[in-house]
Amino acid sequence: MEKRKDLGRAGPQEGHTRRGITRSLIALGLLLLASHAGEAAQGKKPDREFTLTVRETPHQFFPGGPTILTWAFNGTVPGPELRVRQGERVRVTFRNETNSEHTIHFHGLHLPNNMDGVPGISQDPVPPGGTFVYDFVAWTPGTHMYHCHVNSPHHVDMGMYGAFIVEPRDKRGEPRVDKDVTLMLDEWIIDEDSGDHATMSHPRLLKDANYFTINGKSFPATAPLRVKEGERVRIRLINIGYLVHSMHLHGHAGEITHTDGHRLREPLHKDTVLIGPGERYDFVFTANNPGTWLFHDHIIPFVTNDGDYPGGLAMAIVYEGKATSPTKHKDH
Ligand SMILES: [Cu+2]
Repeated sequence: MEKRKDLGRAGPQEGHTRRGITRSLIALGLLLLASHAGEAAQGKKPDREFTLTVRETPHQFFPGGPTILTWAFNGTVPGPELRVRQGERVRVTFRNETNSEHTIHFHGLHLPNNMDGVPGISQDPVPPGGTFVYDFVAWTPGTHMYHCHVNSPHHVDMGMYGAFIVEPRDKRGEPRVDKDVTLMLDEWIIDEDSGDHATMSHPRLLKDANYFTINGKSFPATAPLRVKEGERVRIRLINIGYLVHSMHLHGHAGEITHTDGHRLREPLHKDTVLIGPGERYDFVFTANNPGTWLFHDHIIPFVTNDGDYPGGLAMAIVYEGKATSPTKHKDH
């Protein structure tokens, strides 16, 4: 605003100055466009390089639970969280060491079409033993994810997913937090006898989902979220599964600050987050109520392990040094 006022007082030079400024702005625009294209062009050294290798990997949701064979990125379900800054050029080398075809799709990122990872639409699937290099500039800030897009119901159920976080260049309006955690929700269909879960090859089988995980683990084996009193905590909630969840935090109010990576103009005050398939919500709360608290799905069938309650989508928020044990019953 100040600059515009100054221009208004420019006097006889005004017309000339305005033309000059217009020309400079056009030149600057062209320069920015050129550098933008240059950043995306092949040849420039990437700012971030990752390798994701998918291999058959045994996985267990909780001690005593079934051990299943997954297709895991770098040996874990979910795969490693990839975190970059907006505008960085990213190179992800994908190695397929399974006996099936796969791709990687970067869900939520706006990429050139040939980097979108959809077989038969934007690329050929990567054959067993094959490698594909995903090379792009991460322009879309926020909480996103990556997953295989070959026969997605089956391959995502086999564990081929992870979080992809793009930190915005402009940090204004970003919540200031002491802790930043990502929770990926998923459901599984496990055959009780064989431990096989390769049966999820048809979306209609979703109704048979019998195990539910947060970051690959089911309650009581879900990792507790440890907080210190007074801390601000950002939970990046990602639903990689195909069911809807209603995650409720006991004892605290919080706010949704971002949906699908986009910052809300006004945060939405909530203690329950309804999250559909493919959605991401960033939920921020202040740890101001010491104790041990539950964070869980309020859709109770999903708080089970093959029908046994409690299990599945539940986890503890534990205050360091101020954790509590259940209150003993007293007769009054
Ligand atoms: Cu796949």
